[in-house]
Amino acid sequence: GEKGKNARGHLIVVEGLDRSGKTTQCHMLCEDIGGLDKEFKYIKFPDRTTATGQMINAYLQGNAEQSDQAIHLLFSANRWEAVQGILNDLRAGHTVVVDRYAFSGTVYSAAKDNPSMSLEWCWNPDIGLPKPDLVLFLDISSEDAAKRGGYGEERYEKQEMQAKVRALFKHLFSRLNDLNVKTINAGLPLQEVADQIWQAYKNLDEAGPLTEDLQVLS
Ligand code: 2DT
Repeated sequence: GEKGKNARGHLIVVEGLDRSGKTTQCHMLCEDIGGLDKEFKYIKFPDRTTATGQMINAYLQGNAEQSDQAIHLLFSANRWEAVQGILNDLRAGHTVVVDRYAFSGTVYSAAKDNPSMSLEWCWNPDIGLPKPDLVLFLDISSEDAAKRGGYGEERYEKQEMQAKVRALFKHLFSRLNDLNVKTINAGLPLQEVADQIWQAYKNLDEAGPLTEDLQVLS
């Protein structure tokens, strides 16, 4: 990088519906980044290992009840408690690949149609989180996602909910116009999706080292 200033790493977020192939694609991307001899870190939200994550896990598995507002704020807190670690990694020059982030947080809660939880209300607790340099939106219809062996047993894994979530993702991304979002057709074969993700990563990487300060979600 520039004299006296180290380049920070890229913050890359992968978003999408359940069964869009997010986690597989995150792992493929990390492997390819590692193949370039670059350091990377993979983070998945919700992180079910922390105290908030265990509450979220119990809720998702149907073993605990929470009000719509309380679970929403727990998901956000689960991100906030990871921020210092993410910043440390980025400042050390590592690429951080994040599997779900504030965008999932907003649209899954907004899809509940709770009249006291507008899209703005849902977005607010995540304002100030590190802003991704690239968001990869793995877009798939709820019908095609359902064909991939059916949904699991967790809360939200129902086609009607998924269809709402997909529409809300598109709406949210259309409103966040200072965000670098790349929509990828996740209905394509695995390797084609991976190739498109890699192309998007290369475009970012080849734009040169990052020396400006990290921005935050607003
Ligand atoms: P996974 O299947 O990816 O573990 O997600 N969710 C996720 C929310 O409702 N709010 C959030 O902030 C996040 C990160 C999406 C579990 C489910 O939790 C939903 C699916």
